[in-house]
Amino acid sequence: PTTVYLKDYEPFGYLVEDVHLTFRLAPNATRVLSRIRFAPNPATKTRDFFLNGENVTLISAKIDGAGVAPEITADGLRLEDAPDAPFTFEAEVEIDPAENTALEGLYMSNGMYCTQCEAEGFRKITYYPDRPDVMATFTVRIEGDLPVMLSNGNPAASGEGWAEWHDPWPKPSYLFALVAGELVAHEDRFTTASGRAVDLNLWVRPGDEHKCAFGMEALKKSMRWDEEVYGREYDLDVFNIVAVDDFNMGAMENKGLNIFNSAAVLASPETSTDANFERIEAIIAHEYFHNWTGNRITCRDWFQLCLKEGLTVFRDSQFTADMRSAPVKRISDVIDLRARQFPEDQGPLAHPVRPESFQEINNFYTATVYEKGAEVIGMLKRLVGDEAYAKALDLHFERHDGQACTIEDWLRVFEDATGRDMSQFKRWYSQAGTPRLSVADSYENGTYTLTFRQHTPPTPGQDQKAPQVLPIAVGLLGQNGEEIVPTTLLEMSEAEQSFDFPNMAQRPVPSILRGFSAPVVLEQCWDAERTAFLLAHDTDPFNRWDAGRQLARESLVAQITEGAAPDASYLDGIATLVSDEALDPAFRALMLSGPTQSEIAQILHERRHTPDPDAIFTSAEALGDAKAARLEHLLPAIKDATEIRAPYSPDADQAGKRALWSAALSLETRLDGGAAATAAFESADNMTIQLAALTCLVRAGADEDALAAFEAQWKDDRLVMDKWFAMQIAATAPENALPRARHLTEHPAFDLKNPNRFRAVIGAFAMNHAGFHRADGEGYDFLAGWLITLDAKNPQTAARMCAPFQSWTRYDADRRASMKAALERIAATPDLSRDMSEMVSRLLA
Ligand code: B3K
Ligand code: ZN
Repeated sequence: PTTVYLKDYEPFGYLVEDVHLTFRLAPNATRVLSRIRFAPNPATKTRDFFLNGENVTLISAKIDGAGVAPEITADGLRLEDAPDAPFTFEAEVEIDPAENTALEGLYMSNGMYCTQCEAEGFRKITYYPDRPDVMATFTVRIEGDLPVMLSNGNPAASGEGWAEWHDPWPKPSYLFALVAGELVAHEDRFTTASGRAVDLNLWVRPGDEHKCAFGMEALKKSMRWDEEVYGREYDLDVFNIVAVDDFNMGAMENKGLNIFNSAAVLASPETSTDANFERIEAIIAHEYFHNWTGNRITCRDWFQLCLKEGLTVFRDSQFTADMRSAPVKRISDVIDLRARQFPEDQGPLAHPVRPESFQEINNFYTATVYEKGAEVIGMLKRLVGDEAYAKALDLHFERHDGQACTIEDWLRVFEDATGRDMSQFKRWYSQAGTPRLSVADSYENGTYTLTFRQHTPPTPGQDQKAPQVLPIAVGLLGQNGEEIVPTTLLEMSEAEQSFDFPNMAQRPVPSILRGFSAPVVLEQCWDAERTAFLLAHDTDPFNRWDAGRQLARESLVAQITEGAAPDASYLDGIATLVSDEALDPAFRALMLSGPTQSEIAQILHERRHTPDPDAIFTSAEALGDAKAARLEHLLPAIKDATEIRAPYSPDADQAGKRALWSAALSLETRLDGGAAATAAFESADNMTIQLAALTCLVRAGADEDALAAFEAQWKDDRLVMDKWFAMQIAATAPENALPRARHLTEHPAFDLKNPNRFRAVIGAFAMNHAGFHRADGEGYDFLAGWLITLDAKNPQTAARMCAPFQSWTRYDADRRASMKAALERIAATPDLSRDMSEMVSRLLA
């Protein structure tokens, strides 16, 4: 496979003025007719007329009306003597959507035609310069015997068996979309700030109409929010969203025609959990926000992916913080970052936020590009301040509208808007790895001093790291818990740097990295007393939560390495917090959650202990039991105070109460063996409580009847059945995980071709930490076997699911050998996809 490098970027030799496409739909033989006006690109000297194309059969090609016979290769078409003046290229090709199991290009899902073109899927539809810096207006005609036929932009004309769409906004081919099938619309309307009336449609399969209302409200809120906060208005007469069952990821921001995995848009109280509702609201916002950050301003090349993704994730997290609780959103984002991005950044798959090479770009839609990319924007905003950030964003939209940009363009906007030099900050885009920040303090003659050291360990291909700019938010507390220095932003740019706080009458207690102001690992000398003090008194909700997390983590480490008992100061601390009714229930629920087993494995590894997955599981259980015993007398009051019996609403307030109630139920289950959970399961009238109760029963091993009842109730709802599959594997005792996962792959509803279902079974198995890491290595073999099978059909989803192997070097020699053998078995598979072979070779490097 060939490697593509950022440094080799060259613009395409031609500009595309406009594109006309005609689709004659047929499941196995769709004809695509294209008419494309090309003109020499004045910015380039070379004129190589190469159009990307894969899995397309060329029927005919013409230049200015005269037939031509281009050279055809496996990845495209080349014409040696293309004119050095404007010309029209026409082609007719045939494609086979029904056989397209990779779900990239034009494919079929439940009899419906749909597309996914990002990153390089348009080339599976027709021959085209399939790269984001080629932007053009598109007119699309769809011919077929289907009631609904949609494409980008505004509807232009339609008749019996055909429909035409025109998108006036120049766009790259990756934003092209087409949907055709038997669909029904949930309709609404939105008037933009400047008075444009926009028709909103959420298209679903008949039968799903009752799951649309929430998504539509989320869309309207997103549209309003982007006007109010970023001054960005919608720019077409219609905005269409379509729900599709077979989809490789969450959703896609195609211009005017967003396509969603049905799991990321369809919701009802009976079938969706509070977490589903929150995620749907965020994804709808994310895709909508792309209209400006991604579509109007796009990426010059795929190395610049974080330009649109980091910024759009940052924008959707701001939106969620505004719609719900900002501290709870921040804590949840950091939980996610530490669980998904940190392991990536600290293992063999580490890559910079802006990677410099790839074999398969789909492998770089990662937590690093997305979530660390968003953290980088958050740091920029913290460093320049809110006002300067707003000014820079205005300049970005004004200067770059209609362009395909780079990270250099983005940082120059900040330099021009603020006068700040961004050259050191730019390292956040080029250096991989999580910086480790250590801190020491001293107190002398009334001056309190914090001394920080930063150090980023080597990552593949980058041995040496230079110091980065770190915004460190710090607050100081007095010995009685009162705040004596409110949150202050320290700006660190050296490898080692000290900051003085003069005139301190007493030695303060520092609260460092408030709000998780930089994506680093903070290394403070462990001080159990100080941590318990912060848990009790910190005014920064993030650090208060993190203090609890640290106490839990240290308790687990001591239990595992020293045979210690669960830490009483941790248990006492959370007992005080969870019963404090002045605190947000959602926050209290987060306080009750412990670190993941995988996180503990990572910590043990860092401290030179070989992690034993079974010991980690056992200690986590012991800590859970100790927590239940310590909180036993408080649980009835906590549950009573949460009033989960109110008529269901997915709002943050109710969701927080249900989260706390469910956390209490889960502790109660440790004490009563499942009696309360059974009662809750039987009387639940919403999925949040029903699934929470079922999870408790699975954990308690008392799940047989409940699982059967749940299946009988929901067997016809694919999205609910995904939960049924996933949860019983992820939450069961480690020794049951593999037998259960194996058994469920034989269930009639297990479907390899549906990514949601595949992830629900195979992906959930890898989330059962000790179950996946069984000592006999069979868990690794099971995952490898299924990834090989899936790779032949759907390389993108298969390659993404290699992530559980990324920590393989941290375990004992036997497990390491088994994981290595599993990876080598994948690597040795004939005809492995480019996606998979790149992932496996990086994992084994
Ligand atoms: N931009 C798409 C992701 C495309 C993934 C291609 N492998 C969804 C999003 O980030 O909004
Ligand atoms: Zn995105």
